[in-house]
Amino acid sequence: MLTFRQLFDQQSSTYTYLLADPGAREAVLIDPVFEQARRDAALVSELGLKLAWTLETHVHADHVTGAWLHKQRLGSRIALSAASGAQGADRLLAPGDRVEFGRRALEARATPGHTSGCMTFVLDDRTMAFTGDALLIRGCGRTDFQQGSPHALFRSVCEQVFSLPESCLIYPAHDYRGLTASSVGEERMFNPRLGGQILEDDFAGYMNNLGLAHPKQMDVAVPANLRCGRVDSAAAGGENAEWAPLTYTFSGIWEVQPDWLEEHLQAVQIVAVREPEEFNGVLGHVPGARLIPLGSLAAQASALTKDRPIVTVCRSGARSAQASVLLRQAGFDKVANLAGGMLRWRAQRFAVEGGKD
Ligand SMILES: N[C@@H](CCC(=O)N[C@@H](CS)C(=O)NCC(=O)O)C(=O)O
Ligand SMILES: [Fe+2]
Repeated sequence: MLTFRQLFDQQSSTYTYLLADPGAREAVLIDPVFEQARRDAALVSELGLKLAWTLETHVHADHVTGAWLHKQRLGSRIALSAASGAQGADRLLAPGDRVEFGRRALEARATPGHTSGCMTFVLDDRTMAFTGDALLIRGCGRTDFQQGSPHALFRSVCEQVFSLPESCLIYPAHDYRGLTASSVGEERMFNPRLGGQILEDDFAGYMNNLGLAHPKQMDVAVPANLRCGRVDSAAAGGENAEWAPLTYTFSGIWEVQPDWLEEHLQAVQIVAVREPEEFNGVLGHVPGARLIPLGSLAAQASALTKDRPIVTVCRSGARSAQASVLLRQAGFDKVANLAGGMLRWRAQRFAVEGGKD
């Protein structure tokens, strides 16, 4: 049994992989991206998992890792290759090491060449390999920085990846065309750089003449990743400056819980986005709520103030989630949806204006 998700960061075209043992509820994230830490944490939480490890296939040059942020927020441990030269990991991996999550495990294989510290993580049953930038789908990582070497990369891929079963799926760290997965058999046959009958020297000639521009974020990303994505505490403190203990959902909505709202009714603007007959109907409304049906919200948003945070409310929390997105688009920063809407509010027996028991 395995829970598996492939996640994408559009900015850097990076894939992050979530793997978990659904029985033990333990998860690992391979190559998390700093800017996606909130999304990834929401998914881990919604699937009822505990993040045990974040793994890096290498010190990335094009984005900052989310490893340190996850360690701060979720208590996960950071693992990457000892050969990466990174500081601040909880575990430095050697070739052949196993990283366990519940009853499942990933085997770390050294696949240098794109960088000197690259690793490929192979699932215990050899059905999946996470190749980082060593082997991409019909491509491979460049070899012109971070101690890259086409000769090393050629041997890594041939010996450590192409030796896996033909059916073993390949999941890379990037794809720039939207391709999501391949297999060992497919890449051995069709990879234009490393497949077919190509020889090491042909490959080196190819790689030494790519003439690519350096990644845009390289000067920021490499030093940050050599610290496993640690940022100084002042920058990290931004989270605590929130106006309420908000939760972020995988669907991209900021939510506030009914018990917090009940204690802060005066501090916020409560916007009920249902229709008038519902607002005055059996469920009633949160005391002090102002009625602006969802259909009129865009037109009437200017009646709201930016001085006080806004909590949107509807029957179940669905229309009000949409309302919160709309208000953020209209320039309101402090907006959250009331989780569970009036149904949960009433189930928790909080005060209601109007309505019937
Ligand atoms: N335009 C991208 C460049 C990305 C890039 O160079 N990616 C590296 C991986 S870190 C690579 O090996 N790319 C392979 C290729 O483009 O052939 C950026 O600025 O981030
Ligand atoms: Fe890379």
